[in-house]
Parts: sequence; C-alpha cells; structure tokens
Amino acid sequence: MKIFHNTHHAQHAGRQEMFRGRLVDCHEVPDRLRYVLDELQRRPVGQLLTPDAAADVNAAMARVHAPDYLAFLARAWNDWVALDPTNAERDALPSVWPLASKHAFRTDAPPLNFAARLGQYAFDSGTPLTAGSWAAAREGAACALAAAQAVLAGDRFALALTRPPGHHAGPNYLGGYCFINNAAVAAQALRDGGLQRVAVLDVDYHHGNGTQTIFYERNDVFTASIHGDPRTEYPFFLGHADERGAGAGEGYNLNLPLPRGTGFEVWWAALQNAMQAVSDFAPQALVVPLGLDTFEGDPISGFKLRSADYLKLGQAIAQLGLPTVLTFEGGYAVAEVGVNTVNVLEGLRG
Ligand code: SP5
Ligand code: ZN
Repeated sequence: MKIFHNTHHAQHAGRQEMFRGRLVDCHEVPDRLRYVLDELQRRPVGQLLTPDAAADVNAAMARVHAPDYLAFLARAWNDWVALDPTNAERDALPSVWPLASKHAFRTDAPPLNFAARLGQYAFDSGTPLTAGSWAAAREGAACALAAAQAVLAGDRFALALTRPPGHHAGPNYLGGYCFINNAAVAAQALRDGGLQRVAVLDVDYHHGNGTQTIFYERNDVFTASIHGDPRTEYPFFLGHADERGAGAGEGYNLNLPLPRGTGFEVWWAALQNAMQAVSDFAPQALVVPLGLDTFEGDPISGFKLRSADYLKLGQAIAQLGLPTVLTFEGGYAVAEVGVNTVNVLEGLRG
C-alpha cells in the first residue's frame, strides 16, 4: 500500500482553541502524525511516499472548494499580520459570524476587515489559522490527490497520511480543525479520473459535515457517515438520520448517528448497515475518511472502541472488495493514535 505523507504538516501547529469560554491547548497537534509515522517504522505495512510536486493540486482543490475561499486561505496569514504586525505572534481565530437569520446579516456585501472575513469563512472558533496552515493544508490535498491517482492506476489501497484533517471543511468554509476537504478532493479526483460512481464511508467520531454538503445534490458520489449524535455531539448542526440528500442527490447520503457512549458491538452493527448501503450503490471506488477518535481513550469524543477493534475495521473495509483511498482525519489520544491507525492498515491486508 502506498502511503502519501505530508512532510509540511508540522507547519500547521495551532496553539489554542476556544472551549467553554476560554482558550485551551489544541487537540489537533503535530505529534499525532509523528506517532503514526513512528508506528509505521515498527510495523512497515506500506510504502512511505511524498506526492509528485508537479501535480496540479490547485485544480484538484478548486473542484470541491469555491475560488474565493481558496484565494482567502492563500492570503489569510498575510492579511492577518497586515491587520497588526504583533499578530505574527498569535494564531487567527474568528470571533464574529454572519448568523443566518431572516433580514439579519448580509452575505452579499463581503467585509474588508480580516476578522470579519475570517468569520465569513469559518464555522467555529476551534480551528486556529497559523502561518503555515495554508502550506500544510495544500500539501495535504496533494497527498489526497496522489492517493486517488495511485488507486486510479490500479493500486487496491492508498492512504493520505496528513494533517490538518479535512472532513469538516465545506465548499467555502473551514472548521473542526479542517481547511481543505481531503476526502472530497480524493473522491472528486476519482470521478475526474474516469470512475462513474464513488462512495465515501466516514468513520470519524464526528459527522463528516463538509463532505456531506459538498456532494449533497449529487448521485455520482454516495456519502455515508457513522458518528456521535449531533443533538449532543459536535458539529451539532448537521448529521441527523433524516438528511438523505437533495435534488438528484436524494437518497445518496446516509447518516448513522449513535449516542455518546456507544461501544464496539453497536458501532459494528452500524458499520455493517453502512457497508451494505455502500455495496448497494455499486461504487467503482471507495474513500474512507479515517478518524481514530472513536477510541475509548479519546479526550474529546464518546465512543468506546479498543485498539484491537481497528484491525477488524480494516478487515471489514477490505471485504468490500473496492479500490480504496483512506484519508487521515481525527484521533486525539495521541499516544495510541499510531497503533490504532496502523491496526486499520494491517487489517486491510487481511
Ligand atoms: C477532524 C475532527 O475530528 N474534528 C473535531 C473537531 C472538534 N472540535 C470541537 C471539540 C471540542 C471539545 N473540546 C473538549 C475539551 C476538553 N478538554
Ligand atoms: Zn473527529
């Protein structure tokens, strides 16, 4: 299996995120990826590669993100520092948003002020934008694109081993530690490479709201997500079972929310349902946004999977018999995220 890893990931190192009225240390830290690389040294289940520098990653990102959003991200750090030179020492976090409410705020008269613009393109205050966020996120998209191309060229499995994660990022917004939706980049690249039907099976603890939204009106990309019930769990405002897609995409989105506290048996039953729906769609390839925050020891999540369960997850994914791209998403029990990730990869090998 080819593993495209992001050598620029550590350039994105947020300091703090807003939580219950104060700033707390970021959960989405560079050590997460280092632990996976360390475990891959111990258990070399794949071939570590970096994406081809000549690939057109800008075009691949523009297939799933709005041009104004990408232009905003590319310049955001410079604009933040231009606002006040001392900002160079601080991460940018939004603090004001154009709440959607009738006759309330306009989104057709974009502000010039950077803080306001950041609020326009962000949905939470937990996703710090740092000096290297754009470089890291863009290289992550290159990893996703390279993984898709490996699968298009005939590889059975490929992993985009990257951070920041991606599945919360929507067509024109960041949030949930995510800037560029790597899974959506991969799914779209598979479509653009000639495949007619692609499925996304999101196993992160949190609903894959960005991916759902990007493909919501489409019947060529089926999206499924197993996650903490949004009535109590982040991202709260999407991820309910009655969201089934719209227009041509009606029936092509599946949400399987589960209560906080769910253990492996119930989660596994939901996985079987999701896999049956994926099979019924008869896709030519699969994308798995792989979050390891379903782990019992995760500090911000609420499912109770154990390390050995990730071997079974890998085996189940392999049993679908599909060419598969995986993208590394959440998982904040840093000391265990390497073992859990590599367990999935080992399971894939059967
Ligand atoms: C990719 C991904 O897994 N994103 C998750 C984003 C969750 N952000 C909000 C989490 C807030 C929980 N904070 C708990 C702090 C406990 N000390
Ligand atoms: Zn997550």
